[in-house]
Amino acid sequence: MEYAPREIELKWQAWWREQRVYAVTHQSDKPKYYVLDMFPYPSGAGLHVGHPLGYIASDILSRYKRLNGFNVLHPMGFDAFGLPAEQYAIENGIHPAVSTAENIQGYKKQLDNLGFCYDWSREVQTCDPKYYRWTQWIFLQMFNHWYDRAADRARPVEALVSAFAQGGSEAVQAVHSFEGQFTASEWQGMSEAAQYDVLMNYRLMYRKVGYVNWCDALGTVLANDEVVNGVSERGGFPVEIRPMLQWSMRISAYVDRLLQGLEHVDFPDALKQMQRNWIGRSEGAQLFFQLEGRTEQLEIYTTRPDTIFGATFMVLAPEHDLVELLVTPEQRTEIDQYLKGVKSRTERERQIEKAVSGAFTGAYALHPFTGNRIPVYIAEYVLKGYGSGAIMGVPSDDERDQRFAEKFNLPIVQIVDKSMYPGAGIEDKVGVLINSDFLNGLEAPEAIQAMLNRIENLGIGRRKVQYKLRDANYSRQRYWGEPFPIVYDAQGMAHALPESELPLELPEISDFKPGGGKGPLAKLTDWLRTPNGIRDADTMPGFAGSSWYFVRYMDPHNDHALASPEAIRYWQDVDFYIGGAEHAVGHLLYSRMWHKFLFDLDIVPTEEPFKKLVNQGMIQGNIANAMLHIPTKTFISAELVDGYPAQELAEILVHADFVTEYGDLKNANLTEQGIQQFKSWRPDYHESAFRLAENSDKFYLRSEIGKMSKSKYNVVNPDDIVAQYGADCFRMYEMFLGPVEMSKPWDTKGISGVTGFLRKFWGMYFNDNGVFDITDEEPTKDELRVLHTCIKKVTDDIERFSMNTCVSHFMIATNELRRLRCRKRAILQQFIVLIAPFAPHLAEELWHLTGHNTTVCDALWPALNEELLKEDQINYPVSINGKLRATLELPAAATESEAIAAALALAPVQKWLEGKPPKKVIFVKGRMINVVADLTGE
Ligand code: ANZ
Repeated sequence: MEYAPREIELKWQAWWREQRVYAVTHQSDKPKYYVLDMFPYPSGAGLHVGHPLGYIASDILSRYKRLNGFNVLHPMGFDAFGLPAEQYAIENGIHPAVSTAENIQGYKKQLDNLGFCYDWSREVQTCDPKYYRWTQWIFLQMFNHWYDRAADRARPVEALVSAFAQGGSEAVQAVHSFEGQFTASEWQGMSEAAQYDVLMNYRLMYRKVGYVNWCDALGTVLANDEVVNGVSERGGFPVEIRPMLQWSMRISAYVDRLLQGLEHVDFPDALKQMQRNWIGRSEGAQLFFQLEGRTEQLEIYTTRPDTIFGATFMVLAPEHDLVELLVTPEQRTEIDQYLKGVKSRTERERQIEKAVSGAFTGAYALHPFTGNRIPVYIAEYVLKGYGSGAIMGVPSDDERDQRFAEKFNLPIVQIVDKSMYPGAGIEDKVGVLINSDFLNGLEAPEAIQAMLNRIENLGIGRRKVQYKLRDANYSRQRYWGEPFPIVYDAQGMAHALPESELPLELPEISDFKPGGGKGPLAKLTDWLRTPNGIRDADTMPGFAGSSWYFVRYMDPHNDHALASPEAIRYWQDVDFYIGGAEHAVGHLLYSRMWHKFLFDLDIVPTEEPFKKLVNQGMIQGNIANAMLHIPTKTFISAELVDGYPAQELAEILVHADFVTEYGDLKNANLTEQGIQQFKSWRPDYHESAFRLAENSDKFYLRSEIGKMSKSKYNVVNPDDIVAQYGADCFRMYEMFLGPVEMSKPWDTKGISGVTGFLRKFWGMYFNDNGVFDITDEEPTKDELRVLHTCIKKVTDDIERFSMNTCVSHFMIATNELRRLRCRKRAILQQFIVLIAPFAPHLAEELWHLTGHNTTVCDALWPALNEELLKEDQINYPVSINGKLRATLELPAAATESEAIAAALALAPVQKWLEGKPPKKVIFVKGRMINVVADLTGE
């Protein structure tokens, strides 16, 4: 029987579905294993060959674990709310609910085509009201909880209220944003509105006017991780800073636990480091400076209090509250002008900006130790949201301060002698303090401690730990998200909807485009108005639904809880999580925080949601630097298509797939003159970069490796590969390309090798007449050794998540078994199980042909017998003075003296030695024997 992959694959896919082969339950005596893929957002473009890389690897692992006796949870679902789905809907003029549902169908078809073992009965879609009811529920729990530092956990707001009533603000140690203090009786005397305001500063979900990343083109606010280099991550639109009243998520309450948790999870080091940097813990001091002629003080944050004698200027963030107060009439115009320029840039842009700029306010601060007057500036490089939004400028020991001082001609006083530390950089905390009064002679780290003690004693400052991580903005002025289960009363106070009113469903709406600074829901005045107040017109951010979906998979149809305690107790947490590295500081921080919150609520049993995480690499495509000739526009390269105005793009898109997979241009009508024009436009292209093809209507250009994406015209659809070679071949080939964690270019050149291998493997089970034919003969030692070598290598490699090397082991084993002409059941049946995780369809077919009528998924992973790996006989090469003269077969157990005696007895050796004793015999066990002798002929 010929190997006809598509026939087999479709047959078994249908059978798996009918038999519900992949459905699992938590009512099981087996140990659990939870394998999770980052669920995709269903974009209209569908899957390309890059997406399944991680899915294939995790599918192999899931199948392998099941064969090893685990009850494996391996679900899939869709991150269906949020910007990408909504942008797609807007661009294509389709309602997001419709386009999302369509796209999900497309994705599922593509995924099923690859034979993944998902338990689809557990599918979750974040836009499904049955799902987001619980997203809203978790939101309300956060709204109703505060963070108790003393207990180091979230606690209900009622507990906070009673603590305030008994002991005022001093009664709790909380993570909060309330400025000020109150006694128990002051609390009791407060109006409801005043109490509400206080509590808002303690809730884990809270309202505040904050400086937010406003993206006009997307019509919404974005979280910091959704802004990259000053533009929106989605679409690359400009982002500016604006003050707005918004929901915020107090992730800052969990920073320490987020940091500590990293010690206990098996994540890539680079990813852990990214999370640490993003959280950005720093230990320093809060210090107060007097302002000349004013009662207000200027609070600064510094990690180098020891450098205070080198402070020659102060800098405020341009948005700092004191700016308006401090600016003198003479400096007004300069300051206003500067402020105008600053508005257009985001926090990130300001952080990475190398050039310094600023303006003088006209005001002076007073040095707390010398009493010197210090000029106060504003400058972009000081950020409003960090520390206190103000710094002391120490140009001798801070690089940006140094550039600032040079630009504004401010004095630079050397205060740290680093001559003992050659090679130390300007910002390294080393050296001996000079020109620093009572600090003189101390090493920097000692000086820091001495200064901290001094300022605390003087009451002009104190130690402070500071984090870069900001609370996450939680409101989006968009349609396609979870509505807030909140109403605002006449005074604007937020009240939670009762649980019985959940889910608050997203209303139907035809005009879902954003704009005007308010979400589309703001137009639905009837929906907004309720007997108890006005609803919120914003929706939740994309990360809401994806922060807890892995818990829902444990019990996805539960209407009484986000998942039943029994299901959660059984499945516990994710054992293995795989997904893209781009989620390092967004999703992976938010979901870790939500999990810790759910842990505090005693809903989940573990602090961390994911035990182990692997980032798969990217499958890259060829980016053709191709050009297209349009009479009026001359040329455009494929990379530039993105930036083209829509009407012109339409013209270009006539040739939408003008670049083939290999980077050649299809049907482009180019002349020699055109080539010259292109060269003058892009002189960076070397002559060799292009050549006319033999076939004159084709034009080849240099291509490079880069991201696979629709906009680069280099997308390869897995369906096409599957149609041609089969899903099993695609799965194995994609693994064969290299380590899962590595990025690598897509290249079909090697795929024929994998098809060839699968045919050979298949062929082992059939006789010369093409009839399925395996025998019950006893296997030989050699056959057993091939089998057990493969069991050992494949088992070890799957455990190490090294799938590419597994494919090589199969290839080697197949060649050896063919050489041995092995058709024995005792060997071949085991090979079906070994290959089943990789090529499940082929395995299922062969498994049934060998007489089984239940799925190969329920077979047992072959047990390794190490004894069988040992070779009985070893063929030793025997050399004389390094030259090979004979071979000698010896039992593997032969000792050194036995081996030497046997070697010396060999006729060729005797002949060469001419009766003389050898000078020395070198024996390397299992490898070789070398006789060293004085030979007459040499
Ligand atoms: C004086 C000084 C002297 C500083 C020196 C550094 C070196 P990390 O480690 O990142 O926390 N800083 C404080 N608040 C700032 C803000 N809102 N925007 C920009 N910069 C700010 O760094 C803390 C240091 O960054 C602080 O210590 C402060 O500069 C600056 F030789 O104070 B330093």
